[in-house]
Amino acid sequence: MEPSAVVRGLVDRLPEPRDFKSRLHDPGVAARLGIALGVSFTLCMLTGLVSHYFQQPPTWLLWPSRPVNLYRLNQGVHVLSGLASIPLLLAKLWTVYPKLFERPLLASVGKGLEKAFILVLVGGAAFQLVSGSFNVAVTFPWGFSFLPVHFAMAFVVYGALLIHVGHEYAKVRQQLKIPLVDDVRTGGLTRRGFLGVAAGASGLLVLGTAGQTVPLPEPLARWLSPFATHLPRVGPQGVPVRKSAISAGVVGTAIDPAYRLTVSGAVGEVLELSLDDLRALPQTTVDLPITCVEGWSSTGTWTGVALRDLLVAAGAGPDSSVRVVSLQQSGVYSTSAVDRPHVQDAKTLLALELNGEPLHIDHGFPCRLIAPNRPGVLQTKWLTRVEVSA
Ligand SMILES: Nc1nc2c(c(=O)[nH]1)N[C@H]1C(S)=C(S)[C@@H](COP(=O)(O)O)O[C@H]1N2
Ligand SMILES: [Mo]
Repeated sequence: MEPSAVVRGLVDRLPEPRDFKSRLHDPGVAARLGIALGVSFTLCMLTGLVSHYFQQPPTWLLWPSRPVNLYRLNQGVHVLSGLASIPLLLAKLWTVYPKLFERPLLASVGKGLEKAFILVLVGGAAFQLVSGSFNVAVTFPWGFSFLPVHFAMAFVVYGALLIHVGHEYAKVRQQLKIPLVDDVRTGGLTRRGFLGVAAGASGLLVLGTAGQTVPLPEPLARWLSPFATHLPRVGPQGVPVRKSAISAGVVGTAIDPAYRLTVSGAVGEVLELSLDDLRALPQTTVDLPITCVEGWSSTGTWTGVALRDLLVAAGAGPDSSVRVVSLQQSGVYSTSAVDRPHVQDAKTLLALELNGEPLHIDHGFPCRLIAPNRPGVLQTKWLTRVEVSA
């Protein structure tokens, strides 16, 4: 047999769209799932951009330090809208996959490009949802750096999504005019029932994870959210830990009696403060959350020296900005910039205590930064230097 005949024989054995009998393979169902996905992906994209530029602000952008829980809300919406998208995307793919078998399989270059485009959209979306879920689970079974790849891919996926919406818009509007009413006597899942199952699966995934960021009393959070990787009240001193002192390699230096916090740079007087010196300064107590960019948040009661009080003591100017530096020798989270709005906020502390006890070493003993409305990655632990610039 000629090779072309073999290929034709194989193609003939593939099903055609009309072989898929279920009423759920339906453009009305696809249109409604498409709208839900458009909303969830838009929320995810917007909150993702906000989160990215919170972590790496361009020089002209100063984020406000209030409301205290704004970044927490943003990150909760980001992670939960991403998770909500997973069942919706699976349902949509299942609804439309018979279209893959339309004949001729590769009718024209145009049709071929259209299929390649859908592959980019679906593959990219799946990549974002899978890589994001692994990140939420704090598991990194891959060799690339999550942040730049997830960030770049977001533009590919959202760009493709916008083109797709433009292409399908008229068809979707048409579909919405046709009510989804099925004959229930034929048995099986109705189209509305199927949409209900997809929405229900999304809702369960959201509820099942929300307990890691929504402040709920403890037994309720645990009971409601089995998928939560970090429950807000679980960890030393009632707060989860992201990176331990051992893995950061700071145990020896953190408990060394020779520990000093240095305040230097654009100051009237360089300060070298021991832990006792820090405790002797006026203390402030605030309730503030740690909001890990991976999607969990936990509010603690922190006590320590307000950063702006410390700057006054060092004779720094009122418009100073600051860089804090950790005892941790390596890693991207060992230093962070504190911009003016956060420097001037009375709630920005160099914390010495958490929930009424000296900081646990895994929470940054002897001294850590805690500031309102700020990603967890910038709440630097085990501080050794405060560098002031005018
Ligand atoms: N020096 C240092 N500080 C750090 C980190 C780190 O790895 N090294 N991790 C950050 C991250 S990602 C988070 S979410 C918070 C978590 O603080 P916690 O462990 O006290 O909850 O600390 C931040 N501060
Ligand atoms: Mo984090």
